[in-house]
Amino acid sequence: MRPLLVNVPSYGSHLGSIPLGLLYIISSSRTRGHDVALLDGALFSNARAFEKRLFETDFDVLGLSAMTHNIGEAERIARLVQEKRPGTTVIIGGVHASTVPEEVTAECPDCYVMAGEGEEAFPAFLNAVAGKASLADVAGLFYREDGVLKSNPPKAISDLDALPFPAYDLADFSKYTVGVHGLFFMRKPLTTLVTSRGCPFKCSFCAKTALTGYSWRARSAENVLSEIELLVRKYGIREIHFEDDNIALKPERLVAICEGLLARRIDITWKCPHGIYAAHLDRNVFDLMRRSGCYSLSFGVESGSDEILAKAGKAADTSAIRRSVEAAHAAGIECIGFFIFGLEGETPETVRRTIDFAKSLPLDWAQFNLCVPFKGTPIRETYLQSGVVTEAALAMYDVDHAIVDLPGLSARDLKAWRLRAFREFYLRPGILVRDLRRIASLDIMRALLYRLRNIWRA
Ligand code: B12
Ligand code: SF4
Repeated sequence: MRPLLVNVPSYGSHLGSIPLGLLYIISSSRTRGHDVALLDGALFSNARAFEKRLFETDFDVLGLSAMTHNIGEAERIARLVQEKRPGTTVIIGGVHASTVPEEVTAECPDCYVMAGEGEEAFPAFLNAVAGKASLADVAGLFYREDGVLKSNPPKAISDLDALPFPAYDLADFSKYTVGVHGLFFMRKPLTTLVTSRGCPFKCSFCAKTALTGYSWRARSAENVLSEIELLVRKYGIREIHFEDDNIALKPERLVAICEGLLARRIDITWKCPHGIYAAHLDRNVFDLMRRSGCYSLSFGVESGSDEILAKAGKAADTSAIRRSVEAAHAAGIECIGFFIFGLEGETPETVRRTIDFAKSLPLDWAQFNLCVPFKGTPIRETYLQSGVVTEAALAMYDVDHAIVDLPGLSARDLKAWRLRAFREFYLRPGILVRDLRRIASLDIMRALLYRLRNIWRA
């Protein structure tokens, strides 16, 4: 068999980092005797160039990985391949397929769909396609038998330490330095890394639920440090972006990772651009993080209203958030605040409070996003019941489009407030000049301009 995994493109996006999930699947497949090739669509800016490369490649099993905003493109590619290369086995996986597998199967009836993590299930699927095992034994698989849709429950990987490290030999790190989460970085080459999966908290808007789930599965500090050493020594990596759902849930593990970095004299800079839950961390931990190379943390603040935070199921209130941001800032770490406009209970007054709260925190950057009721999230259910979700195409499911239309706060109002928030936050004496000084390269400047254009057009 000649299996190929494709990270489905989001043409022209300013965001991109190595397709970590696919590299994990490939290394696990290798240990089970399958050699799987990779094509990263994130490196293509238009469909023509991508299709040219795809059809130059020899494959008979195609695995497509997509989020919600690019699931339509995944389905289009699947249909195109089935038309041009009949007989190819196509399977769609990733976060969107994990959330609503039946919907994806309905859109692509001739495809297989896989919900959940692929390290064990994808090689099992390859065995089943080769006739060496039964499809009924492949965890998370949605498939048709005699026209009838069948499905097997997904199985979360319990021991993450047992996984082989991702197939980094297939990643050209030099290509992933633009548009990483949070746009900024200090050193190249850099990469993303995940030390744990899942999060026990129940934030109403969080789209991780279907995939990584509520149980927190963590790798040992030792295992994480070995991977970092490999990245540094073998691949020359100089900066790590930790993309966990909740890296600091057990502070003692994070402390062990930081102490290990120092004890082993591993020279990296690192940050948590996806967000960190840090309400329970004290100044000593932030100091240790800083000493071990951490220079930037993103805080999911979301709102300046405690009522909204409580309704959204956030584990921290505004005072806890203030305490942790202030402690991180005092430790010399850059602080970034993520805010969401349009959560349950939002009014013009609470938006105003959020902007004031953002300005009152020692934040270096603030990111004001619009609420996106992703499929599978609790807020989507509430909003569908109250009829405030707009009929937006799935391609609009990124953080730049207004998908909710609240009473007294329309989608249009939310967009206007968002622009105002950006203006008020950045156009303060000293802030803009300080932040512009951090634009250290043309790449970052381009990514920033792209971002500003999206915010403006949204
Ligand atoms: C790193 C990251 C990114 C990176 C890179 C993503 C990538 N290609 O890997 C970048 C910065 C590009 C990114 C962008 C965005 N992201 Co993002 N991102 C993440 C993050 C934090 C970690 C992803 C990761 O590396 N996970 C670790 C690996 C091991 O898991 P994985 O990639 O999911 O892969 C596993 C399974 O999904 C499965 N699998 C995956 N693909 C396939 C394919 C097949 C065939 C099979 C069988 C299985 C399979 O097996 C893998 C191994 O177990 C997740 C949060 C999360 N918990 O997943 C959010 C997340 C995926 N992102 C999210 C969002 C919303 C976005 C944006 C839309 C936000 C925005 N700014 O607009 C943009 C997309 C825009 C764009 N143009 O790309 C949401 C997705 C929601 C949704 N339903 O789509 C998530 C879940 C965050 C959240 N909690 O809301 N993101
Ligand atoms: S703390 Fe972060 S990962 Fe956990 S549920 Fe909330 S938003 Fe999701």
